[in-house]
Amino acid sequence: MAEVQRTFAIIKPDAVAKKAAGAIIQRIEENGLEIVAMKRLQMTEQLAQGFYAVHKERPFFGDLVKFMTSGPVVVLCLQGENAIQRWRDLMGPTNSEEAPEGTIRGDFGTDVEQNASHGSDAPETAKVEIGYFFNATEIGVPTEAL
Ligand code: 3AN
Repeated sequence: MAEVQRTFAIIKPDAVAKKAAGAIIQRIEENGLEIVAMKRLQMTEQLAQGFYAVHKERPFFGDLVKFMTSGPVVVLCLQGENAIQRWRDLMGPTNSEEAPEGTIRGDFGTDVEQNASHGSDAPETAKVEIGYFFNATEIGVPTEAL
């Protein structure tokens, strides 16, 4: 049996603004990923800068923070076997212009910045990202237990 993992997902401001959050959540459920926690929130500049701190030297950092704070997002903790890769497969490649039809970024995103969704890239980053947005009460069991 494959490893049960948790991953962190964001439905970004572009997708929330175009009322695609429901469709994206439906794809998550239809794919068999369990939604362990979920909430809608407005990211502050400080929250977005902290979340994307690994990119702070990149030329697109300022624009990325501006975009991520431009409207409400939906953040989720997802769980399932191979959840990290399965969620990344559902999203498709980072650049929505290159993402195939049928993927979330292909169907709901616009370009490399406005790409509808985020997903953790590894178990270590998933743990940090889940903890950045959810407390122990919200996710039920300590993430360390997984
Ligand atoms: P992913 O989210 O697919 O793991 P990363 O970690 O390379 O992609 O990039 C994080 C976020 O930064 C992306 N989701 C995208 O919104 C933004 N980004 C990445 N590359 C660019 C770029 N060249 N121009 C603008 N935004 C970018």
